[in-house]
Amino acid sequence: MKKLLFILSIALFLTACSEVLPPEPYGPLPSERQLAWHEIEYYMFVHFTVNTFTDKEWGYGDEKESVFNPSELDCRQWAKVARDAGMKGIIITAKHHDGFCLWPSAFTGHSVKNSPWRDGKGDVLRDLRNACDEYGLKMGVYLSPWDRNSAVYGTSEYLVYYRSQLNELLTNYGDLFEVWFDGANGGDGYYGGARETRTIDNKTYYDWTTTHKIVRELQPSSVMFSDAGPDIRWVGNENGMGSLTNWCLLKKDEMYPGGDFSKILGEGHEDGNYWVPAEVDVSIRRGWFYHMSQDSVVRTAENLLELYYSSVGRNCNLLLNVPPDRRGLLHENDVKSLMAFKELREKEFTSEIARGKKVVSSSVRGKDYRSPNVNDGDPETYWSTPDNITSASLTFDLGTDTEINRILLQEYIKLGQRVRKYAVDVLVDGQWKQIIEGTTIGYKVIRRFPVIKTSRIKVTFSDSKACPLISNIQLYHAPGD
Ligand code: FUL
Repeated sequence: MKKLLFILSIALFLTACSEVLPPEPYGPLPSERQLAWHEIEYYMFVHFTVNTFTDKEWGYGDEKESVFNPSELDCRQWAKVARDAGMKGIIITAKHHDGFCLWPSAFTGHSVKNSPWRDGKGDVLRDLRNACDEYGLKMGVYLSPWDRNSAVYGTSEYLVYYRSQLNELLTNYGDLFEVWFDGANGGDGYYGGARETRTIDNKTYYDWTTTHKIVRELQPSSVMFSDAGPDIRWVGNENGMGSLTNWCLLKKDEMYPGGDFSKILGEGHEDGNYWVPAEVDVSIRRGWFYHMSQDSVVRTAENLLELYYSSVGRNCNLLLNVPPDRRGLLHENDVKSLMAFKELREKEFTSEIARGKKVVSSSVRGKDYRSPNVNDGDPETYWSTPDNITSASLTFDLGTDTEINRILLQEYIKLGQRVRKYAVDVLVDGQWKQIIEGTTIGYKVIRRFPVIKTSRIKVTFSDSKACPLISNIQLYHAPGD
């Protein structure tokens, strides 16, 4: 009998221990720099160069430096607007396809130093750095690989030039949170007067591996963006549309910038072997650069809110382009929309309903992984199931019938993205009614549905690659339907 009791207590002890073991990581994981990037969520893109003054979207490369002459350039205004709009950073086109540099590069005369702006003594990058610091924003740079001005574009000499410029940007302007490598490549251009068409092989010409190493060495906390990562991927369209199924995973070795990969870029690869989450880049206007003719067609606050749901609401970050005008200021119409969007967004998420409410789970891993971890407001705690349970549900009891129309879900991505399928049901007149069906979650999804009155909400994770780890669930009643 004694022996039996002993064995039983050992078994109980072992069970208790195994219950509280943390889950093992599953699949590719985000790096520290990627985790920091996920949390930034919403930031500003600034397209500004000679095109602003020539009314073009793609400069040919033969624009005279003298055309660049903003009358009131003020990066502090950009930064203040970004900060007031709730954005966390600014990424600027240090050099677009036309090759004109917004900083006085030592490697070309085709820059601000030969423009009349501030008698050639100005440096937009320096001004932006100071403004970002003043307003507590992060800064990033876009350095177009395609250069329609450079005489040596298409040869290996150009790579030396490109990397020298990158070096200037990475060493002279403080910490950069993101370096943006655009995918548009080759074609006709000025090319130092040759005025011809130059084609390059996207897969081999740029030797990206070498360039990436420079960024890693000089700015280890910076993420690199391109169609194919290595850290952040393009979402595959410029309309602001994240994909409903969106894995942060990618077989990036099979991809290259400028390839035809739209669908893959939207959805990622479920079985991808690298963590490469998607960024939605979209403009507040029809063009990326400022055109006076578009002053009256700036996206409305309502439209920007749609973009927010189709980007941040679909496990993407939102990089919203707001192009400065010929004064060098963000236009009043754009600023008005941004501020109205901020107000609208805040109203959507004022009444958080689930926080601290009773929540029970169909299965629990152990004491550190209980269901109240999903609505305690702490992103570091999460609910989970035992290793062999990959389908489970959480049921919230709101106490009384309450109107809701939004749900926000987050996985604990530090240990991998897992959920393949989820659903939300509500109890109405004693019957469970499904209101949402979904596939992936990842860092964050926000789903909208028509207002429903209920006291019980059940979130079911019906398929997951490994035990689900859910760090946050929020419910809201946003204004309107
Ligand atoms: C594209 C470029 O060709 C556009 O001009 C713009 O910069 C956009 C963000 O990326 O590939």
